[in-house]
Amino acid sequence: MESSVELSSSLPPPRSRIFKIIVIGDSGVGKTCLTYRFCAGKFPDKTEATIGVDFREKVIEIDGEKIKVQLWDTAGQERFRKSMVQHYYRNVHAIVFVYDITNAVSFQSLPAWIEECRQHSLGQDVPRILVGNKCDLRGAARVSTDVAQKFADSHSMPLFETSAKSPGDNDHVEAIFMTVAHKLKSQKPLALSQPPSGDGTVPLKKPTEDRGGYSCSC
Ligand SMILES: Nc1nc2c(ncn2[C@@H]2O[C@H](COP(=O)(O)OP(=O)(O)OP(=O)(O)O)[C@@H](O)[C@H]2O)c(=O)[nH]1
Ligand SMILES: [Mg+2]
Repeated sequence: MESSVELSSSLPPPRSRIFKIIVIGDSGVGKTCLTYRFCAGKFPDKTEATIGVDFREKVIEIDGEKIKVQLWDTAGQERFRKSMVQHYYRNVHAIVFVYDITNAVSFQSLPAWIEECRQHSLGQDVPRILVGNKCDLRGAARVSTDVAQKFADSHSMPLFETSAKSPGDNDHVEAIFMTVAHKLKSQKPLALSQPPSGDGTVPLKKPTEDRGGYSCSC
């Protein structure tokens, strides 16, 4: 008869949760830079327009549980999206809408991105956040925080203004994605499909602002 020690050592390792988060918005708003900042901890030297979708992953730890955050960095350009679109929206746990605070058109496009999600059956139950990127660009015409906040409120999502570029906002980008992961963890159990990995683990930082979002000081 096998001992209990032998039995337990032959069991597969416990599996960790994966959170699939899609990042969408117009071309050039900084989706690739934001996801790279979160996963690699720095601003990329250079980026090219994303074709189809890129994946970035990071293992985080919340309340002692290792969770794989899988960011789907989607193409903003229509011609690079066409064939892939239906794959983005499968089994999505959360949505990050991004606009460029110095580009009003990218803000005006948000209803179309929201509509695309609706058409792909992503209901209001899927957590979503709004991110205004490129806060470091001072002096440029910018989408007002008040207008953006009203839009976010009307769609029941928190607004975050940040910069993927400014080193001072490094934690800020991390905090945004950690906030999403924290929200997902507090929901019902999700997909379990991969063994835990020991790399890329970061501790949870709790949001500190009272509106459920953040604004940068620039
Ligand atoms: N100043 C500043 N520039 C940024 C920031 N984030 C991205 N950029 C720049 O904006 C340009 C576009 O960034 P990407 O991250 O490639 O944009 P994208 O949204 O992924 O674009 P697509 O892949 O075409 O959809 C690049 O030149 C970046 O260097 C930021 O926070 N501040
Ligand atoms: Mg990109």
